[in-house]
Amino acid sequence: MKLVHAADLHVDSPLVGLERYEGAPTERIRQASRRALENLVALCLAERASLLLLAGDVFDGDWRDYATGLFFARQMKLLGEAGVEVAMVRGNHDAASHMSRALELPPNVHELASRSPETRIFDELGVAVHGQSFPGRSVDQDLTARFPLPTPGLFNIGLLHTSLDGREGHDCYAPTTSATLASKGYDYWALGHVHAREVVARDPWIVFPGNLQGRHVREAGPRGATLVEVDAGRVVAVEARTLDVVRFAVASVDLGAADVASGHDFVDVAQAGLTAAHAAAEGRLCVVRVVVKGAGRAHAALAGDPQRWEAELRRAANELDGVWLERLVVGSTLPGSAAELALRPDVVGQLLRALGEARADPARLAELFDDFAELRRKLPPELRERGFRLDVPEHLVEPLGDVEGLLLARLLGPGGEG
Ligand SMILES: [Mn+2]
Repeated sequence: MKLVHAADLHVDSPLVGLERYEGAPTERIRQASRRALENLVALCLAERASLLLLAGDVFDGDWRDYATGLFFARQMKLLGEAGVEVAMVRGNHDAASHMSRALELPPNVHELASRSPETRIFDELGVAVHGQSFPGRSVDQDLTARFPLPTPGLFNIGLLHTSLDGREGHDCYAPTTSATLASKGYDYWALGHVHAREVVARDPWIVFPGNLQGRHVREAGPRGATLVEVDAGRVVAVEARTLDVVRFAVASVDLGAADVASGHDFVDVAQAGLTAAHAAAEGRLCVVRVVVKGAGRAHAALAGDPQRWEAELRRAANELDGVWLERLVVGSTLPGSAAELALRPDVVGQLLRALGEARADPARLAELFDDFAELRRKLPPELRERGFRLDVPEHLVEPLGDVEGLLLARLLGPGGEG
């Protein structure tokens, strides 16, 4: 018997930040979550899977209209026609109380209750699925505390949306531990919420399949679902299957590693990174962020006119069929140590000393943090998802470093006082 385990489909997840540019392949990216769901259904059919497990966040949030629900229902019906059962729970993004619209799903789809844990027995498969949907967007207790004992003689699966005992970049939801899960005596824990693939344990199996399709560069690399093979009530194979249609990637360019003297040199070096990302995407549309690091002479040009070099790089990316430059991030510095420059008696030295103090002094950081209160309130949530965070004073340390690099480039670069 084969099972397919997926989570965090975020069907019709809205796009952020890609539409501003001429020629951006926004339509292909917008459709990616649907095409990936079609790939998931195709995998179930090709592998003759008996059961599809969906561990929450099938939807990104409340549907804008019924199109999202109709698309999902049609895909589930294709599975039903092939005799594939579907067991699903809701997560923090698609908690029932958060959705103002709903559609009846085909009879092969079994959504587990949110008020208390529910067990669904699939007699013909010899499988019991125990799980609980999120009743609301935030669940701060361990839902598994009330999960039932395993059903004797069946293959027991726990289906849960959870942050487990914490994973970087993921908010805390329905926390629990792998030891707690293991103590339940189930054979396989089908988890969701954490968007990175992870086999947490093998006895019993505790698995995050990761999300089905990356949504931005912080979700770089292959994405998909997990194929599980069960024989005589035992897991005999667990395999990650890649199902994404758009691939996100980050290409780093270290100005210190090569002799990158000018903006044009930089574009040449970065183009090699774009080509590598293109190859790794294996024919998928590849959306790449280029991040410049290290210390080098080209920094002055890049930091002095980042928009121009971003456009040059975008032009270079467009020469590769299927690569889209998401953004150029200039995080490099000028050659020469900051410590040396900080000793200068002039304005450059003063500036570096002041910025260095601000970064190191919690009281100064707290003052600056207060100055940013207004900005914090106005910050759109998408920016937070993209890694721009201002929740605590320590989050200012990194932007202060960027400020230093930018000011130095202006002061010491071409046209500066030198
Ligand atoms: Mn989630």
